[in-house]
Amino acid sequence: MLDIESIRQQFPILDQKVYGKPLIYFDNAASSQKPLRVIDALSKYYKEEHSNVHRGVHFLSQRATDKFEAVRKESQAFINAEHDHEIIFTRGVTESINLVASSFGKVFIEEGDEVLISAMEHHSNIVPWQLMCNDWGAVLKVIPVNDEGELIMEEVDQILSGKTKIVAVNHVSNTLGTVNPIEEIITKAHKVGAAVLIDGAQSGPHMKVDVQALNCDFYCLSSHKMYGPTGIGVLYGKEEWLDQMPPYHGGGEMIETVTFEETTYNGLPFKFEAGTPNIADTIAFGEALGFINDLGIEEIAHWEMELHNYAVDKLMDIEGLRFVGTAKEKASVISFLVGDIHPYDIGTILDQQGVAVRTGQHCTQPLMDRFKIPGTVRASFAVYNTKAEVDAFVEALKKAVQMLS
Ligand code: 7TS
Repeated sequence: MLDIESIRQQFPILDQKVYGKPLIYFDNAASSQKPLRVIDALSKYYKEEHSNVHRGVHFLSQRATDKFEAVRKESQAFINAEHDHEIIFTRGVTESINLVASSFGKVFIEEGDEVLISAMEHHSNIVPWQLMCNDWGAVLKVIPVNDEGELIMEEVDQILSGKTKIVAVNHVSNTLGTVNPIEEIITKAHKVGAAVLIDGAQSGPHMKVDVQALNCDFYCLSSHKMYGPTGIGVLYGKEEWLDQMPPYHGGGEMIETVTFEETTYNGLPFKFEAGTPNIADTIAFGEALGFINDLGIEEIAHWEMELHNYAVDKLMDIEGLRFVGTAKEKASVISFLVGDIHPYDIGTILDQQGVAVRTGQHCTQPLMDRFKIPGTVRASFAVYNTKAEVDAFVEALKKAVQMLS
């Protein structure tokens, strides 16, 4: 059993009032808060450890390099990648997907090829593929979603063909909380020779991921949703793909030799890491991984689902409330609407009572169009949330509904 009160004490930001009310932070799917060990690691790095990495023979540079590279190994272990050079540091999921779409596209996509995504993708797993399709004359195909917010898997067999070169889907939907059957998608895609990218923005903080067991080709994580700093993320790619893909950005670090006539590239992972990397945030991300590992990701998920089920039970009592996303397999994200009240209005009144939820389209406009709604109110939990906070949120929501009806 996790000791939630002592966990909360590690998050100084939670101990504050907004508009005179205790802060209740239920916007964790957008970004989670940071424990002291992450904040302290950042501060220590700049106070005592800063130097550029991979370049100097001097003490500080070597120590910074060791700490930076240690996080690559910790990331490798976190998702059970086979090799540490299959871990590419990026700014986050958005940059990881752009990297793959751009670089994979240059070698593997030709006119008439197809890219398959789903109807519940975040814009960052839609637009990079549209850009890629525009570049090479490829066609974007979409797996539809049923009324419960689950992928219609029968359609996958219809859409997949020898033309499909890559399939890119999220592991967990940020808007609906649906946990997608990615094992099945990966198996089906591989049968037609397509690569598979999994957007793990919403799974990384909540579930054990084993990229070798999954056998996915690419997997993306964002540190800031995993108790770590902003501006750093991980792209996992199988060596066999990354080796064949050209660099995304050019500059220092990613080269082996440079002349004006010709440049040869560094090996993995550096081929994809041009320029001075985000050293401080990477090192602090290592602390965030340590925080998750020390608590145990299964324990975290268990507590979050307990909060989820507790909240769903309470919310069901509110007249006119309907959930958007009622999949059988769900993570701790709750999207809902009440009557015909606009989600922004609910969000504003909740905010005035100290409750931070997200309202709107959640960067999934096509999904909102699919459900013919302008957006939702979304509450999403992290390990530091409590049942007392859920109670206060439900009371605040009742008040909001009363005012707006
Ligand atoms: N994919 C999914 C499934 C996401 O939830 C997000 C961010 C991203 C990609 C992009 O990640 P980034 O770290 O590169 O920004 N999702 C949200 C959200 O739900 N509300 O704010 C950001």
